[in-house]
Amino acid sequence: MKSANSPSAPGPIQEPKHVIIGTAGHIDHGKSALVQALTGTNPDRLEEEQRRGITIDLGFAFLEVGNIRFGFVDVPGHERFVRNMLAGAGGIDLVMLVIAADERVKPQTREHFDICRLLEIPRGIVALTKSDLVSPDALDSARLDVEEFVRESFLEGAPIVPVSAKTGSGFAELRAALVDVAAQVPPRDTRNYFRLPIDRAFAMKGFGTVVTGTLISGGVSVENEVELHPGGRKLRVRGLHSGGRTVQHATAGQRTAVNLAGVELSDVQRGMVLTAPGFFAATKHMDARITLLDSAPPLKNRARVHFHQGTASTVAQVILMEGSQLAPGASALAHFVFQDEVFLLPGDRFILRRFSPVVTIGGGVVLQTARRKKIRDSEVARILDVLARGDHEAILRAIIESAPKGISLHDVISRTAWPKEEALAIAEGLAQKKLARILNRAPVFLASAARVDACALRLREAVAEFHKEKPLVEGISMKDLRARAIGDAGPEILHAALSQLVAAREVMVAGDTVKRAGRTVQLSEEETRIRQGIETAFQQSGLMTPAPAEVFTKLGFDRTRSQNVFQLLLREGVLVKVAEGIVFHSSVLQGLRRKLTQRKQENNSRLSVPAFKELAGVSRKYAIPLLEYLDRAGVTRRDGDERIVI
Ligand SMILES: Nc1nc2c(ncn2[C@@H]2O[C@H](COP(=O)(O)OP(=O)(O)O)[C@@H](O)[C@H]2O)c(=O)[nH]1
Ligand SMILES: [Mg+2]
Repeated sequence: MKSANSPSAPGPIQEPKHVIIGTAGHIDHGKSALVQALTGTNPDRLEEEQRRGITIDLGFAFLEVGNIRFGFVDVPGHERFVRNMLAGAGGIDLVMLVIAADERVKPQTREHFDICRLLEIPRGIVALTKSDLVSPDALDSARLDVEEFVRESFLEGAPIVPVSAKTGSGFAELRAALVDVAAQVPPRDTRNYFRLPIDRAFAMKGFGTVVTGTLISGGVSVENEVELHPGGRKLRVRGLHSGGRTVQHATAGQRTAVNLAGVELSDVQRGMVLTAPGFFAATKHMDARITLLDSAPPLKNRARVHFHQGTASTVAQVILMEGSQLAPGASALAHFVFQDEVFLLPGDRFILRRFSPVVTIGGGVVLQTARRKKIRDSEVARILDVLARGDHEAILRAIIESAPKGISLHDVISRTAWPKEEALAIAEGLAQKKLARILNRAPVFLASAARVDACALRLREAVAEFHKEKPLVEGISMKDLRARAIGDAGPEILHAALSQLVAAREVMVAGDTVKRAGRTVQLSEEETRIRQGIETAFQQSGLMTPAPAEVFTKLGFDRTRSQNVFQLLLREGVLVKVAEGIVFHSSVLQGLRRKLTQRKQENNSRLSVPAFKELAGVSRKYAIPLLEYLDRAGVTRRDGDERIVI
């Protein structure tokens, strides 16, 4: 597939190059006649269009010249149908601006041209139509007019070709000019995600629902799963049609019809978008950079406008990030709240039209599609500036730094639509520069290096603090440590920070406990005496073990300190808790185990509770908990009322 878009691919069997041309210009200037004369197809496909002789909706036609397959999108010129024109202007590679030699520049010539500039359509040509209606002198003067009109725009220096659909003059030149400009259309990046904004949906007998659109990014194959937005429904591609033929695969730059399985015609309409599944979603919120036309009135903060992107349109409220209004010709950052969900990705160009009267007033570029609580926020403004500058490494860095819990590569892709390999390569670059960390590989998870370091610092302090507070306790439990040190970080960052401290031999993890590396519990003189007192008391009592509280009272040391030392002995395993309130010295339990092993060796491994009581010399109160403990420890096994020494 790669060679499909490679202009330098050698050899006679070259994959065709697909180029989409959109018409633009005032009504009755001969756009549709020109497309028909070029392609042999009347783009005015609706009965009403043919009856009234005007274009109402988008029309489509194809032309093959050598290795190039042109897809034409013919738009209506009437001011009432600019909305339809906008649906067609998205995704075109080049514009054919149609200006009638007899009428020259008219209102929709200007409006369509403004729209092309706002959408940043990169290239095009001018067709000076109806050349048969004017004298050669008037034709020259019309050309000068047009040159003046396009000065300092993307069309400055573009071919201006006089043609007549009536006499056929100029068509050879027009075709040659189209081929020249088409050669400048760069190859599409085939790694990009599939995306097709829907401009038509209809039902076909025996096939079901079919949608059409300009395939603006990536590719799609028969049997692929695709996602329909808004809504995120997953659908199967049953069949594909492109350039007038059935195909198995369609790529960016092609007019494409998709036969969809699993959806009713009533569920699909113009403005919806088909995409690769699993990454993206439609939105009601967006941050953007907008620009007003010089000819527009000032735009007030919180004004309502008509918003057009791709084939979609909705009403939006524009919240300026700064100031109370935007002046004509000026640019600014703004937050948009849409009336209906629209599918947008960063970098998408859009058009704004005044709410009433409806005229084009400006446009802009999508920076991110995020909902926000606070709109006028200096931190957000800083990130938007980075997004607007478009440097991918800086963008990924800003995204990672503004994610307190870190972010998965999947979420980075959802927000940027970058190809996975590109996103990963940038992440690796940032990791090499020690600006980001790749915390996990499968799936890839990223975090800011500064946030991991800050978390490590908090962890170290929390461990130190804990040791200070509880010197007799070996270490802090994971749960307590998390509560103390996580801050606004997530589990991934916490885990990475802890691993980092372990690797640096600053802390040690033993089971569920974290302590300063190399730390041992240091007892004071008094604590050492308490320890000896408690140990002796339990050791000497043997299996007639005392209640801990009794021991503390008898010894007469400070109660809390005694408790702490007692806990330490339990943690060290010197004392063993058999049941609530029943604690034995470990050496005593070991003696009991020895007795039982001996019995087994004497082939007397079966014993009843009374027999056990006698063997151990304990009352029933201790016998049952002891037996249960021995069962748990795997020394004995219960068998009915009896025990078997294992
Ligand atoms: N004399 C002359 N008439 C033309 C030419 N091109 C288109 N027309 C006529 O101009 C009218 C409008 O053409 P159309 O293609 O529908 O214009 P559109 O609104 O820009 O699509 C029709 O009556 C056409 O026959 C041309 O080159 N010469
Ligand atoms: Mg027309």
